[in-house]
Amino acid sequence: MRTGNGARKTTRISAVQRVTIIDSHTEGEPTRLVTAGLPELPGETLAEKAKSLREDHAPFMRGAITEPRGFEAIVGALLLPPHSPQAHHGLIFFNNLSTLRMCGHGTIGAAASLAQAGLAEPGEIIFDTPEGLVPARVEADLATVTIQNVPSHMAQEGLEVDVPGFGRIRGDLAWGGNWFFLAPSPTALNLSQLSTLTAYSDALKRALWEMNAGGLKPGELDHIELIGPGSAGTSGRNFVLCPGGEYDRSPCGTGTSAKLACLAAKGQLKPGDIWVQESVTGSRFEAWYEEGEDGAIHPFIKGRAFITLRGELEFHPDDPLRHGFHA
Ligand code: PYC
Repeated sequence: MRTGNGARKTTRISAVQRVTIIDSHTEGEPTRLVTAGLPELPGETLAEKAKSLREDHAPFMRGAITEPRGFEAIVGALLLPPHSPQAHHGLIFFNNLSTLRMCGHGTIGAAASLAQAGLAEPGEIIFDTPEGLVPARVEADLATVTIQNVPSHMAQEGLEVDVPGFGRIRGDLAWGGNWFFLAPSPTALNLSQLSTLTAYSDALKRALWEMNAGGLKPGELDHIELIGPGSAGTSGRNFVLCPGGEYDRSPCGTGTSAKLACLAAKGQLKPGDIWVQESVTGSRFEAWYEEGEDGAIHPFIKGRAFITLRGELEFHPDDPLRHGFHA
């Protein structure tokens, strides 16, 4: 383009950072798979690289997830070379707040996205994550994926906590790749109750942090899972509050793993028996487990994911909102 005096105006195109993404949803919950243009992350293992993402690249994470390029509920997944020679790809998850230790719906979304984009064949894809290896099996429809999540366990049954404004609450503490507190829902598990479910879960989380529940540091116990009866054909319904204040539109892969661990520890579900976990939006995962070592279980989570968009995010150096903002 020429300016008034005839000189050619140069846009600083070369300084625009471009990030290649594949967006998908897994049973309603969005995943933004970042396949190119990601920041350089020092470290060998995926856990070391996740630490570097968390400590040095908060603006990148916020810019990739929040408005104006996205919205608060998106979970990002960086596709990286694996550290383990057994794995095909590495994955690091992050959300509107920071990095996530593991993400079940995100692993299903990443596997289906790779297959639907022609970047992987149906069959087994092994992901290296900060919490260990997670094999995913993609079916011939390229949408249905079963993951074997990381070993999961119930850490404490019947933990009681006083929640200001809500009284004494009893629930279970469990690990499913993230830490969860699972408690009965005080209200119907449906979308018309979202503000009550969110406020209650947030108050519960803060009360658990206050008492250092399970010996965990405040912030480490970062997911609350409210449970209740499911609709016909399901085993139960949940509402999961994620660390950044958003709720999971899917039944939550790590949350379903934590639920399986509690059922297994209480003798309420046998290895191999199917548990159909319904989300607050009505979407479903099929889940089952195999027995593991030292009381842990190996959870299997099956769900479907579909690509919703393929493209590039642009971060212009002159854009004052290039690093996003919280709505
Ligand atoms: O599916 O594990 C999951 C998950 C965690 C946070 C959002 N989804």
